[in-house]
Amino acid sequence: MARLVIVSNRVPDVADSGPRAGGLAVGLADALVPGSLWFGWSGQRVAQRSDEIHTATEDGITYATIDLAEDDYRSYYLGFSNATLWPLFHMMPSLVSFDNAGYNAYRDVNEQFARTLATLIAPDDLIWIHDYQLLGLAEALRQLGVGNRIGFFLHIPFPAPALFDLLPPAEELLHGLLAHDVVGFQTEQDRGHFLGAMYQRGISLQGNDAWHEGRRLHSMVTPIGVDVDAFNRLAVRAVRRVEARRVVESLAGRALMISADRLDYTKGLPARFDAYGRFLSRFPEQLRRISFLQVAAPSREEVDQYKALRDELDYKAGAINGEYSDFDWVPLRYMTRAAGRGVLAGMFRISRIGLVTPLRDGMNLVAMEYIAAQDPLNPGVLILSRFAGAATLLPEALLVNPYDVDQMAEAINTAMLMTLEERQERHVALLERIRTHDATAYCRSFVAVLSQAEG
Ligand code: ADQ
Repeated sequence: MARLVIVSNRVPDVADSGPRAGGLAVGLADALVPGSLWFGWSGQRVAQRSDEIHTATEDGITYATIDLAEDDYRSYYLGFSNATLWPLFHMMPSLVSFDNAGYNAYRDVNEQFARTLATLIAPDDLIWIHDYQLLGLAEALRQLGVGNRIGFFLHIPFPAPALFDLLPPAEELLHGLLAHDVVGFQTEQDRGHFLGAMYQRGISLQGNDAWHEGRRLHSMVTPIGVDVDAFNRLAVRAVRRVEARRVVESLAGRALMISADRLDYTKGLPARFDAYGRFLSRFPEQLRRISFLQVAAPSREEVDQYKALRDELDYKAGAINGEYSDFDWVPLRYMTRAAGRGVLAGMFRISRIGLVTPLRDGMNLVAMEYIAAQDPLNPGVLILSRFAGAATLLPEALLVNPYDVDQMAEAINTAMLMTLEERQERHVALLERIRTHDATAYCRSFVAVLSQAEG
């Protein structure tokens, strides 16, 4: 079997003995068999660009990393990746900022990745590149003469063609993608947008394949998933721990509603807080019966929009608690720090409602983890944004429009009133769906298609 080489912007820190948090490491666990290589940025910043490669091995997997120059970190990572591509691909053009220096650094870093990676690969390796930070890597590898089979998976949405077109280097980026053999997307909508953008640029299409200069690029939909049993075990263990018992005690019989996200404007927190405020004002009979816990892990704090978001949420959280708190009841618990995976799993299991309302999301693993964590005898209710990729797989959740504050308030009330029987019925169906679309299915289907590519 060919060796699998995973490439992503960040590589998990092997020295960090904690659990591998975050979507990618968990989603790829099945593909990372002994012998595999994972290549990317170490997370370290250095003064000057350097091609020095650091390697470490754990469980037979080699982790090879390079450091990023401080300037590249600002222009490639915070700049073009996260201030241009991230908001644009989430279809929020008003938040996009673009400058040529950022794009040039993006190209340079993609070339640096190619140059360093090329020294590590053998002719038969399957190369699987991940996400929007590395749209130009395959093309840079081809320019170095790398003839391997190369696949790409986009974890975030692909924007509607008219929005993609707003990007000054739209044409170049799209051409860069043609250097792959396979590109994978989370949903049919993402693939449709991608093929639409290709079509508008005059690239010839045949079904789900694009043809360019005699090369075929195959596009596929393969949604990422979670390891359902592992997350469930984590949740079962966590509820026995003292932290979970303390939370249950502090609830004094009230229902817990939970949200957990990176603190990111795509995750829809301000409208979610408004919806909770609306719920408390429209359904006063529910006052004191619910406690909402928002766990928000700080993220990309050096990008301006993220600072503004934090201020807005501080204000909204204060307003809700100021208006509705009682001497012995705080309606909203708002934490701006990451929680351990185990703690989060336990909180999901003891909660009555999981509220997942991104304005736009590639997939959203929190929604799937919430389902995996439930007790089938007494499951909680998942309220899910229609604009998360996960909504296409999870129709038995209470689907909402994350811009519609009243609809979200009503969904919270519906979840509070839902009978045990209906909760169980929905849960059985949802559990089945996340088992079908789990992490193993994700990896295997992508790798199977990439292995069969002509190269
Ligand atoms: P993210 O935008 O990071 O991922 P998500 O899919 O929800 O979003 O994954 C986040 C991971 O981090 C989950 O495993 C979750 O448990 C964890 N997490 C979230 N908030 C946390 C908190 N406050 N404390 C601790 N852990 C927390 C991107 C795309 C998604 C896509 C994934 C994987 O934006 O749409 O689903 O990649 O493809």
